[in-house]
Amino acid sequence: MHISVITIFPELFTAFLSTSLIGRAVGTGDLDVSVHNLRDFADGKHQTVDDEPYGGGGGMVMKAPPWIQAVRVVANDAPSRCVLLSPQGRRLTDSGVRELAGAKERLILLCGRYEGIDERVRVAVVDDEISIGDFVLSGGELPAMVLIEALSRQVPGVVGQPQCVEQDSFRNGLLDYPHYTRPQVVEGVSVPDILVSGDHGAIRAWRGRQAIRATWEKRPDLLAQAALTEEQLEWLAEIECEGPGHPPDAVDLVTQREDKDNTKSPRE
Ligand code: 4FN
Repeated sequence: MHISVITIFPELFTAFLSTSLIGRAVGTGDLDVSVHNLRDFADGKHQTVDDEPYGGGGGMVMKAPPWIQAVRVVANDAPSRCVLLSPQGRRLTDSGVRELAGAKERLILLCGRYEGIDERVRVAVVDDEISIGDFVLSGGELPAMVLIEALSRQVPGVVGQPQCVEQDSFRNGLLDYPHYTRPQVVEGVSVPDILVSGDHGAIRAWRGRQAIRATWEKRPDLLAQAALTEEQLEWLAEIECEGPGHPPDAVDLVTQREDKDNTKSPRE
């Protein structure tokens, strides 16, 4: 997968791209990320990339020509998909990440600063606008890193064992079961007996049930999206019967989904 980033702060990407998973993938060529300084595409002695907004109002706006020039040079006539990280974008989701990861073209990520980018850059070169969530940030660089990390996990060979990615998709949009490691007692709290029982069938079932329970308690909205197996639906029904503190509508959500479409594959 080929990704190019355009930013006025290329140094923000240095540690990110050289560390851990991403660093290894970049090293082996499974993932190739290049970072370009927008200023290199700006004219004049001062290579100015920002200016006052037409209509006033304070703050600065990123000028269009350096962006348009940068995208044309970086794309270099090869097929590419230009993605602007922006609060106006569609929210990034796991299925959106998979879709982007499947793209054959080079991804060109644009990271805005100041009050934002001249609207005509969108018109001229942007194919896609993506947001990582609804909060105020100072720039699109962290969102770009979030996207790169999520994408890199979909690239074959990036995540250590292929088993990990498969396990990810096996979880089917549910939250994780709780994890434990040594020591066996922490602050008076023991590891659940079943995890030290050596009964792998029972452990598998416990984990499956805990994942359903955690999702039902903390993110019932995810349950409505998940494609649950018969076994998981049974676990959910049992959990519902067990005790107080039900998030309302969790089973209803699943039942509705079942009525609608029970054949849908996860994360679609
Ligand atoms: N943010 C909001 C409304 C208006 C402005 C902002 C805001 C960085 C250049 C964009 C923010 C959040 C998620 C990029 C936020 C993202 C950005 C992102 C982002 C500087 C202009 C700006 C209503 C969402 C709170 C600043 C809401 N995902 N403007 O943050 O780039 O990708």
